[in-house]
Amino acid sequence: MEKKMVAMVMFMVVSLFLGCCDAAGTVYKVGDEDGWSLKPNYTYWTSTKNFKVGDTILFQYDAKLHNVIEVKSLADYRNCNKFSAIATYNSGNDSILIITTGHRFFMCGFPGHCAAGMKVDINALNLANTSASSTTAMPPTSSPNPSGIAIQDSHVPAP
Ligand SMILES: [Cu+2]
Repeated sequence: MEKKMVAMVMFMVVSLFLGCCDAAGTVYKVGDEDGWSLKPNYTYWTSTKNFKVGDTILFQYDAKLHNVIEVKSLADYRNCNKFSAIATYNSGNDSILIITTGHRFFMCGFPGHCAAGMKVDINALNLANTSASSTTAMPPTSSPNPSGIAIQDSHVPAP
């Protein structure tokens, strides 16, 4: 039991470590060099990206001309319904960290902008590296260690 716990903790530590540096947040500036404006085609822009948990979505824009409103549902996104906003950003330089998988819907709240295409659907996938269990340093023939705290027993048992 204790051994299992140690193994689990070790696995989590290893996963965290690899997760940290492997996936160390890509920062995606929405619209790339055009930023958050009426110019880019954001459907195309998102199609060229692979968003994942840990990434940061950066909206850069003239705060006098635009803002960023996050809505919850696809329907609100499609209909440019900004009245169901779950968050509003208006600094002109807004970073949004992606902490879960799934869709995040953003639009500009200025009149007509969303309808003109100023909206973006960020769909984050879980691309974390789970093939981290390559720590097969010891053969699986090792018998149970009475001490139960030996590091070398902490690898995931082979099938
Ligand atoms: Cu706008």
